[in-house]
Amino acid sequence: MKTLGEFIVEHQHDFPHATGELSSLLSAIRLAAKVCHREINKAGLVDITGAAGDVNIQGEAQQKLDVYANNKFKAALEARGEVCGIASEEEDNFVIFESDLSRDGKYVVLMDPLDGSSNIDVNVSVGTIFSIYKRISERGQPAQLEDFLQPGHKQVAAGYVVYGSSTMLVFTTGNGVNGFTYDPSLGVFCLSHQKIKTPADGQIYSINEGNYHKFPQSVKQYLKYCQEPDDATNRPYTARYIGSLVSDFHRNLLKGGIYLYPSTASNPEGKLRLLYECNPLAFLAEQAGGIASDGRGRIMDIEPTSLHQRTPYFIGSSNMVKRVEALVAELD
Ligand code: AHM
Ligand code: MG
Repeated sequence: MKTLGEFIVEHQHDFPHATGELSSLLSAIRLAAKVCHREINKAGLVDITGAAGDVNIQGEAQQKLDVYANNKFKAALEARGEVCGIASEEEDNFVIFESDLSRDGKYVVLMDPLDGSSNIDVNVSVGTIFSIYKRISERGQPAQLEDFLQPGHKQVAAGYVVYGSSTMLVFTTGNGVNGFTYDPSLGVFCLSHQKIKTPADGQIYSINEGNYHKFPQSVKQYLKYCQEPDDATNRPYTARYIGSLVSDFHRNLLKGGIYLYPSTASNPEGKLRLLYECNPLAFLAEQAGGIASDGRGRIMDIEPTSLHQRTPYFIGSSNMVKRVEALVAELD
């Protein structure tokens, strides 16, 4: 059995520009993931222990779990000094870490601390997504907006934690994708999914089909393709949509499939956030042999212009995403 800690030490020299700082940063993420795992597992006890907004027995206000996760990841990242600032789906603006140690930090982290948090009330899996870049601004100075607005292909590492029937941490540093399953009795993540590769052709499509009438022509056409019977290509495909991006992505990564969140008539840029959700999962998908596209081109080539920018999103098995791109080119 190999633990995540051992893996990080062993692979330290594979990491880009390795000097031990990225290893330490990943260890901070590992720690925050364990803390969140513990808290999320208690979420069902909320009727007994008090809901968000209540004051608990120690006189502390109970936090919503997404705020809790945001604070825990932020604190873990600030404590080590490798990170000069973070941007988060939970924060209006990026956060500068002010200590002298942090100002010298080489990296910035962008994250969605608890994606799909509306699923917690009904005991459905949620996730944390993170994305790590080398800063552009000078070390020793406060982090700048430009450090956060980098295209996805500049990521040095990215990953997610899925708090599911098991908790797993899956990440890449640009040298393949590896998955670690948490053993709560030991308190360690164990290497369980080595060098994950996603099938080029999948059988699963994941989309919120309730929005069907608002979809562009290309996506309507693609759904028709997925549903048409055809023995040669094993269609119809299977529809699977949890409504929790990390879980939907995780399943499709392992089994092969496509996740779609297109533009709709009411949300022309789609729903998902380029920096916190789309880029990190795109890095993982590509490292596993898949593709992530906005329908017209590579997600990781988009030059971001604002922190909370959204984009249409098609991610998963390469041949499935290519088919959507062809339909977009033809019909939209
Ligand atoms: P959130 O960041 O507010 O949690 O929203 C992101 C979530 C994803 O996890 C999920 O895939 C998507 O929103 C579901 O959206 P919809 O309910 O429109 O299908
Ligand atoms: Mg989210």
